[in-house]
Amino acid sequence: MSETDVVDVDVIVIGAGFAGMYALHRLRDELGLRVVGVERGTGVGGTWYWNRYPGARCDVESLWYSYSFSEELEQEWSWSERFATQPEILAYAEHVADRFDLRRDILFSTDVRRAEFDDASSTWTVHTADGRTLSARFLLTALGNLSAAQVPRFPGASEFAGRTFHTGAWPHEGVDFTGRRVAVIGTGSSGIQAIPHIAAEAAHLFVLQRTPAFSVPARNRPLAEEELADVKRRYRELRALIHESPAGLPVPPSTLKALELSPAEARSALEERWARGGGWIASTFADNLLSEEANAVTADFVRERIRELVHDPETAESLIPRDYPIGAKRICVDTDYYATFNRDDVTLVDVRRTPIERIIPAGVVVGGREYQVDDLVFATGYDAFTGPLDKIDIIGSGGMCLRDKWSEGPITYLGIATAGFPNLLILTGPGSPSVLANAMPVIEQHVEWACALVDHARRHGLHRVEAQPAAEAEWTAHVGEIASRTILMKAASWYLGANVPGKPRVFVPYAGGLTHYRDICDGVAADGYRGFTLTGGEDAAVA
Ligand code: NA7
Repeated sequence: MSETDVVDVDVIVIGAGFAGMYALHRLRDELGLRVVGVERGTGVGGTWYWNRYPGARCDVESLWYSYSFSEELEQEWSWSERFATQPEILAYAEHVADRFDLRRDILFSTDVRRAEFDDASSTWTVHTADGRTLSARFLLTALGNLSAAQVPRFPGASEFAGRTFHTGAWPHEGVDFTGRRVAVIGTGSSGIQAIPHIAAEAAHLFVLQRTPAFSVPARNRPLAEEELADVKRRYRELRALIHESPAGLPVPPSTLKALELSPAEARSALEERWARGGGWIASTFADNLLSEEANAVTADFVRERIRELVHDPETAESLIPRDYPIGAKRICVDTDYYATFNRDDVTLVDVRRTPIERIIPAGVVVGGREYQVDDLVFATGYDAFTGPLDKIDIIGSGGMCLRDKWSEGPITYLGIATAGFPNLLILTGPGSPSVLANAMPVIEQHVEWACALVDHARRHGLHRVEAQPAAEAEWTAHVGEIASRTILMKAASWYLGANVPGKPRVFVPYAGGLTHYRDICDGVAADGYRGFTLTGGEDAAVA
């Protein structure tokens, strides 16, 4: 296709991560629609394409971090470790792209700059950075919630003489830190995974920590052949459990309540989860997210473990999170994170008490002290949820810009549609469970629901499908109300936009659980898409 071709299809899907790939497959291969995918990377995989930093792994167990829509795919793919590495997950994404022949309908290395809805024709026109124009009746965004890197603006940053990296845009060829003095800024999931690996190579590592994280050991291990075979035999049964789980995991939620147990009973439950490894510890008790007092039982247990793992008491105290409940920020899952601070060549620098003042050519200045480094690694996270959408000029009905509509925070109906932007479906969008449950079942639920809506429009000759203002106002209030009943509001987290200066403090994802959310969405569809205005005649085609 030349750069000036106008492509006219039924659906445009922006993004070729797991959501975009599945949407493309379902729309094209199951519904028979003409679809084009647009992807800024040179390959598929989304998050797993970009996040190639050392130690990058999924914090959901690999056996559950996979598509369930194809039994053949389930049977032919074998995960090698309990928590898969980034290269293995990327290989899985590439395998899916090959297996379902997705690449032929994806424009790679293509950045979408603008998407505009035309009221007269009820179509979207998408303009790409390289001058292409695409048009379609429906536009599906599958941008990922953590794909717009957040790099704080430190004075002097442009004068730094060494190399700089962001974990979410890591060089494909890898980075050799051997013999280098390195500073990592940020101790969220990405920093915590990368730090032990960088420390092992670097001459000296400075970890610049603003907020200590609660991190738990992954206890990663190779998957035994029998274990894999057993799961493959029981996949349907396990997928059914996932379907019934608010978190999208094949384990029923805990019924234990921290405050109803004796201290010894509570401790024993926590010890069992700590030994099991992974993020399970945060869900040991059913009231962990509902009561600060209950939450303190788990938080104090993890604080004690940090004191045991870190030899220097002062460093241990600096690494202990104190000012927010466990789980209010996403819990981190690590391998040897705390032990890394027992190395002589690793220094923890607390940038909460004395923030980073500026960057100089030779390093970083904190509290008047110069830390001389050769490399700076920004593990500073993302402008989550709305950041990826904000990068595109999305212009809806009557010339309204999505960025302007959402200037006080995102307003959506079911986290998938927004009034004034007909025929736009935002996969895993703001106001849907998105990052609060296992991404794969979250993605499958959203893609399947969105595709069913597109199919409904086609079958009924509808040319315009639009969320109603009253429905989105009610839904957005509901999302906030559910979060306000939890401890999730009690941390300055990216769930609330608190990591991006000037961003409205609104709790964005839906905290009511994936199962409940699915029921609501299914109910809306069963009621003829209640809350949507559907326009069109019986005989019109989709595009
Ligand atoms: P996170 O979890 O947002 O972590 C970013 C880290 O960077 C966090 O420790 C921040 O501290 C720190 N940060 C951000 N800005 C600054 C400034 N200006 N100064 C010092 N430190 C700063 O991003 P990740 O990439 O680690 O993880 C994102 C998700 O990906 C993760 O939850 C998983 O779902 C996968 P703060 O806490 O804001 O004080």
